[in-house]
Amino acid sequence: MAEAAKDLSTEKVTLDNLDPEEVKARIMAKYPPKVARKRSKQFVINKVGEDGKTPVINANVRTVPGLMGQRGCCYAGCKGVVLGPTRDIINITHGPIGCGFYSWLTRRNQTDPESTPDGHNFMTYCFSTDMQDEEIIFGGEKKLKQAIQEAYDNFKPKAIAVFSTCPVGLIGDDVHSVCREMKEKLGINVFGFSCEGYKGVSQSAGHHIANNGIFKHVVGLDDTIKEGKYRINLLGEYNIGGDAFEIERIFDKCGITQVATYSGNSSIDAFANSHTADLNCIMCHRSINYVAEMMETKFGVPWIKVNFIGAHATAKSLRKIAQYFGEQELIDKVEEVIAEELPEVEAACAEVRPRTEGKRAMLFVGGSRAHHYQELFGELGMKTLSAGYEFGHRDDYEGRKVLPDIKVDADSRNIEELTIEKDPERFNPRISEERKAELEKAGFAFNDYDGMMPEMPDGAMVIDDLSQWETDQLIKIFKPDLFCAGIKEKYTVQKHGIPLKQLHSYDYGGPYAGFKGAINFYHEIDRMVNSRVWEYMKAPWDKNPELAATYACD
Ligand code: CFM
Repeated sequence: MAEAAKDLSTEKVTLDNLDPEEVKARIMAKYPPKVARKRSKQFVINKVGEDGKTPVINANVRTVPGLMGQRGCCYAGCKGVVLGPTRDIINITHGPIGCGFYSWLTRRNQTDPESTPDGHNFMTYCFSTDMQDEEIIFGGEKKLKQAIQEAYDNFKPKAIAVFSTCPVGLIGDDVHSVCREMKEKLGINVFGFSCEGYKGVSQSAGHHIANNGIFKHVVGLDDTIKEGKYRINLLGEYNIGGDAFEIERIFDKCGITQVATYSGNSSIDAFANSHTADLNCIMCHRSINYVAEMMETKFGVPWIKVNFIGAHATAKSLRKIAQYFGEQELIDKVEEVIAEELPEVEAACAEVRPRTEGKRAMLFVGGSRAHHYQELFGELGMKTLSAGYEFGHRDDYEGRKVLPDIKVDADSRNIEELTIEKDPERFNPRISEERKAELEKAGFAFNDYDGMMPEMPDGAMVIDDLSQWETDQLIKIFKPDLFCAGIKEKYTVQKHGIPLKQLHSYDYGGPYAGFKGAINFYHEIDRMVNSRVWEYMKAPWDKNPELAATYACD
């Protein structure tokens, strides 16, 4: 009780009369000094300099043991995030059944299989080697071979991928040699990932490993240049709640051809052919920038950052793509589509905005959405008091300009950096140096991402790898109108009487991307911040502190 008495919730305060530095100091005061020192560097009060320079934030470092964080594991980032949404690769989890089961159909990444005989969709199945004690002791390679054979015999897929879980690394199974052997035997593409859960400080390591694997084993296998004008890839869009479908709809309308999406609504054939596109558009920079970099080095495909979360961000991204191609026909078409789509969005926004204006949100999600969704809240007139990533790196916060200053620590060194060279035959710079310089002079940014912090107001609290204690305190101190995070946080936050919007799975909603998605989001947020049902719920012990019970047998 002595601890509880010191709880910051006893004081009712709002942001407007609080100094964020003071709030930070009070939250940190609870931690032992060593922990407080570490967390202080990850809990930063924003201040944007004239040149877009922000304070340094410590990110992509180990979570302090004992602190309840939001992060996932390396296996989750590789198998669940990057490769999971590809429908026609059989993804076998090599490990205990729990790893496969709990990463099965939990991410709401949708797909639309082709109605051709080889238009497989394996996402509805959960494949695992179901490792037992016997394999842990005597090795699991034999069982893995059997599993690959069985999957092949039953489904005849185009490709099989194997994902290593923690015990695989610990006992030393060589998944790569098993994959090579089975590839030869079966005559299909079989490849493995050393993405053991512990191999990194978060799922971010798994993204990198997935990018490397897909680039090594799949990209570039099919050189056919398929039909279509303005051929692009959309990178880092995973079709959660149908986002990619809405973006595809807009691209189709504009006459932009999507060669591949990494990896929402994707197929292995599209990956194999993706190096033939003329531009890579990166939506989620954190999870997929490695593929874009490698594709540019090897094949000459340039990349730009885009964002389709927010109606105005969508319009801006479409204009950026049109400007890159520079053809009047596309520029006009894009303007026509924007002019056609925006009025409906703006009308929806205008209707909702009087009820959402000035409401205060907090967002703690992954490695890109905590930034992107601030666009939509801005459109609703809402204020983001505090935001942070679970596993973003410094460049996701401060912008890619800080890349040379990021210290490579032992945990990052653990992850392979592929050495990529220009492909002697297939490298083809998509635009000339002169044209590139001309575009850059006009303010067009290639290979760049400004990060979250330069776009946030001064005084906002930017917090990396938020802990449960900090969540509780932020909520008690600020009583925000909305908290955005994931399923692990949802119910504890709602017990404080604050609505929580899941920005990972979208609860049961979506799409929220593009124009139609923005409308969905406005309505959803209006409903959530204006029907604060959770506030009315009182726990039985709050209403009546003395509970009495009897045994049923009495
Ligand atoms: Fe990229 Fe993602 Fe995200 Fe991410 Fe994720 Fe996700 Fe996310 Mo959950 S790839 S970093 S690892 S945008 S699963 S679709 S919502 S944490 S902010």
